[in-house]
Amino acid sequence: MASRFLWRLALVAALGWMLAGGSQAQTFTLTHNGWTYSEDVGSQGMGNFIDPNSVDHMYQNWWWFRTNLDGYEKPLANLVSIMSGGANSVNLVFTESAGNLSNALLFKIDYTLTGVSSTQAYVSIDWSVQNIYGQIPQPITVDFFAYSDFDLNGTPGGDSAFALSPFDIQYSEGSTVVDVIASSGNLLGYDIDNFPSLLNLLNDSAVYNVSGLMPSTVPGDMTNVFQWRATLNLGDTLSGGLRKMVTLGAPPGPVIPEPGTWALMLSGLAPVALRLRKKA
Ligand SMILES: [Ca+2]
Ligand SMILES: [Ca+2]
Ligand SMILES: [Ca+2]
Repeated sequence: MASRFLWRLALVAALGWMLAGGSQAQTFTLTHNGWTYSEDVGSQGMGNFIDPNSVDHMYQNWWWFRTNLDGYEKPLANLVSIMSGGANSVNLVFTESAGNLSNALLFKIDYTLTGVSSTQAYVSIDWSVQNIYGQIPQPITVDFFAYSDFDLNGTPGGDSAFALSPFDIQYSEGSTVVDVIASSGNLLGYDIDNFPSLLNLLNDSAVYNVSGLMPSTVPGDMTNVFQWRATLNLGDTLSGGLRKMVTLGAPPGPVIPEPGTWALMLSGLAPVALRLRKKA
């Protein structure tokens, strides 16, 4: 009896393993110029952003979405492929359902790590979501969420975060600064809050849309989220970018990212972005 039970258990485990993508790796590690960026895609995007002094500044990078056919947000979960583009880049592909329509959406997420110097590095992420559902109902409205939890200087506590602009959330602790910069096209807005408030809003059975307002936060374990939205007919694509930049030894006060960082990030969308930046 016992052995039969164990055998069944083994079968269930094997099935779960196959459904989860078999032996396909769900982690990646990027290295460049002394810096390391890694994520476990199969485990909620738990990851690291490690500087040349071996200090880790990131806890989690997690992608979520929702469609007009869903009543709540869902994390990207169905990883189809993970392909290295060299030591410092990787390409991820997911297919996801919209409501009960399976394989309705194709997500592509490309990461590139650039170590600028011993005190600065950034990860540039180009993402896209395409409507690949060949039947009705059409179109499909997609909301895409980029959730970030940076823990500066290796500790969740002691961090502050604020919106330098509607698309640049800046974390800081001492002279360590992290910018999370979103592309502005189709961007609905952002939220910043102490862990786990934003994660709770994503990970419940209700619709969550970013408030775009700065809640009354106290320095501590800060998190942030960006949200984009578009209505897609078959074949249409919503795309954007996210740049995560770590700066060590920054002078006190807000750090305005180099113009090149903004220009690269917001190419094609620059007029709105630059106008907002000058006002800030
Ligand atoms: Ca900290
Ligand atoms: Ca929710
Ligand atoms: Ca944090």
